[in-house]
Amino acid sequence: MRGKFITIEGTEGVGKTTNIEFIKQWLTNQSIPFVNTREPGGTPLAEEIRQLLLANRDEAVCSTAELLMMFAGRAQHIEQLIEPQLASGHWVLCDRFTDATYAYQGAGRQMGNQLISTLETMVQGEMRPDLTLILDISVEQGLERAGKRSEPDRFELEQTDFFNRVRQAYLAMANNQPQRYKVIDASLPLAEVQQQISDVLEQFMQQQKKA
Ligand code: T5A
Repeated sequence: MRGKFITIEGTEGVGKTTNIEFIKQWLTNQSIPFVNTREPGGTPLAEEIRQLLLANRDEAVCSTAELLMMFAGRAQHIEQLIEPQLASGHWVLCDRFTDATYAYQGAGRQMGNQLISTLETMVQGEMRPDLTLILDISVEQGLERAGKRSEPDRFELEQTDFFNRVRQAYLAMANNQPQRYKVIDASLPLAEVQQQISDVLEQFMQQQKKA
């Protein structure tokens, strides 16, 4: 049976990396075979593209170039890793996917959704995640957490308005498709965040058993 595709999204510093470790443990406890990956990145070539995308540089990066690099890496990632793994029955747990493009390039960079939707169809066909967890906290709290952890990358240097547009875009996706998107209040202490995640995963498993 084809594996399930789970993605984790949110603005900067919401705790994706921290909570992915929790989800990995949860899947292991359920004896579900899975791979954990990320975007941008996920294969050697796509990781090289990630470095190009995140590096701080003097040259301004054209939004269209940024968008196309996101999808170039994604095409490689899907063909080399995501599709073969799902086809072999493994679940794929991915730190960000195309929803990040809608949120960051579509809303943050104000490129709109039309071009992204065209590229999404070209690169993915009908393939979409089965479940998307959106970790949500205020932009200020997220940037504070991210700032404590490491030097800011090229995206983390953006202004608060940019991240507010990103956050609102994610919340709008959840509002439009509550079946697929589950919003997690990531402002709470970690144990409470993980309880919410665990509840969502349990519910998802129940739905799979019924399907
Ligand atoms: N991007 C990506 C696009 O523009 N378009 C796209 O299509 C795609 C795919 C890289 C960048 O690329 C952009 C978006 C990004 O700017 P990324 O590597 O996922 O994407 O970058 P970040 O969002 O910056 O992810 P990080 O890994 O840096 O942050 P996390 O994983 O969200 O946060 P994490 O787990 O490292 O936690 C941050 C800190 O908070 C603490 C942790 O211990 C850590 O110190 N923390 C908590 N503290 C208190 N309470 C809690 N509940 C906590 N949870 C975590």
